[in-house]
Amino acid sequence: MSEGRRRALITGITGQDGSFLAELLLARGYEVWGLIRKASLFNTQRIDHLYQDPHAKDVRLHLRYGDVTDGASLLRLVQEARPDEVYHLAAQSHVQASFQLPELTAEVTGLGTVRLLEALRQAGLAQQARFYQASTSELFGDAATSPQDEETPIRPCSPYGAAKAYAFHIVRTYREAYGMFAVNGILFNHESERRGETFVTRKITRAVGRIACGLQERLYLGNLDAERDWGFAGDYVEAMALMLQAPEPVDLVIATGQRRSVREFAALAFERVGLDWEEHVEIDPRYLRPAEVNTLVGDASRARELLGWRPRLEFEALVARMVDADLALARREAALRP
Ligand code: NAP
Ligand code: G4F
Repeated sequence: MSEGRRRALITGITGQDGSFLAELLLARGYEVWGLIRKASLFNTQRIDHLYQDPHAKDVRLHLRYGDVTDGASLLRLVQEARPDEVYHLAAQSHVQASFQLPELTAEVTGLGTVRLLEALRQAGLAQQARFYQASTSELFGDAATSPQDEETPIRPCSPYGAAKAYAFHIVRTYREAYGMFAVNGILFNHESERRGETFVTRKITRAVGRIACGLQERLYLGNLDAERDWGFAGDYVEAMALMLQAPEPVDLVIATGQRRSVREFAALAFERVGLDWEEHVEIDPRYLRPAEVNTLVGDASRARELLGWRPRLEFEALVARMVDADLALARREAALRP
């Protein structure tokens, strides 16, 4: 571990989790280094509120261009940042999209992990830097047992899940082969007002806001019977940080233990603005997947025992928070209309 202020590197810092994690670590006094992709449009909206003038004294947020498909960019970044902690969150993270982009998903979501681990080894940082891998409940696929925990067999059923399974195993391999402090956080679904708009919860709350403001009439969804264990992203990034402070590197499930259907989420979200979901939601078969994970629910007992972690925001409060934020957004959108 290096002396002085702790340094964290976050890949995927522009995503939902990356933004909450950067906030948390900056508030704790860390120096934070973030890998961002070169895009044709701005992609830093979720972290713009954390911006610091790069010429000011005592700057603690440093952003560098790079890509997890470009090993040289990763090596350059770890050599410059010399992190004590690495949070590897970058991924092509959309399950349905992974069926249309299987090769890209393997490159980014699977091989991206080994490129970053190798960059750390080549830079001589394998023993200094603790490594967090953004693993997922999608590893379990349509699991035969419920709830799922650390002993549940890995049997993914999407190209995304298969790529994450490779990443899971390569992290464990590097831990055992090279003695790295490298861990898999097996996180179940977690959401917020910063969630990407094509994931089902945000797609629903965004539509609720727009329908309530008269900007949209219908919401088209796929499988309403699918059940997920939905928590709040802000709570889950705390678990990530705790996993890297633990005395031993251990892979852990992070979940609420509560199972809800897409239908229940939609009903509650529409109810929040006084609307009946059945009058606005229609099924569109384009949102059905070639292979569906029908039910996921996690048992986070081990994380509670080892880290003292437990989720704070309840399901109902999460839905309310997301709807309220998207209603405010839709009102601003409506106000800009001629
Ligand atoms: P997200 O919002 O989709 O963020 C993904 C991040 O990865 C973005 O910053 C994105 O950059 C970046 N990225 C994508 N391709 C990249 C590439 N080739 N090189 C560098 N960066 C790249 O995902 P999230 O919800 O925050 O999730 C964070 C991580 O946790 C992901 O690995 C996800 O698979 C995993 N996970 C998420 C959940 C969940 O429920 N949210 C549950 C379990 C595991 P751009 O902003 O430029 O697109
Ligand atoms: O919101 P989703 O797209 O999330 P999914 O597939 O569970 O994946 C998310 O959670 C994983 C953790 O288990 C992460 F690893 C992954 O990166 C991502 O963050 O879909 C949730 C459920 C699915 O069963 C889907 O079929 O909602 C169902 N659904 C129904 N209608 C829909 C829709 N999903 C989307 N995206 N869009 C729909 O219109």
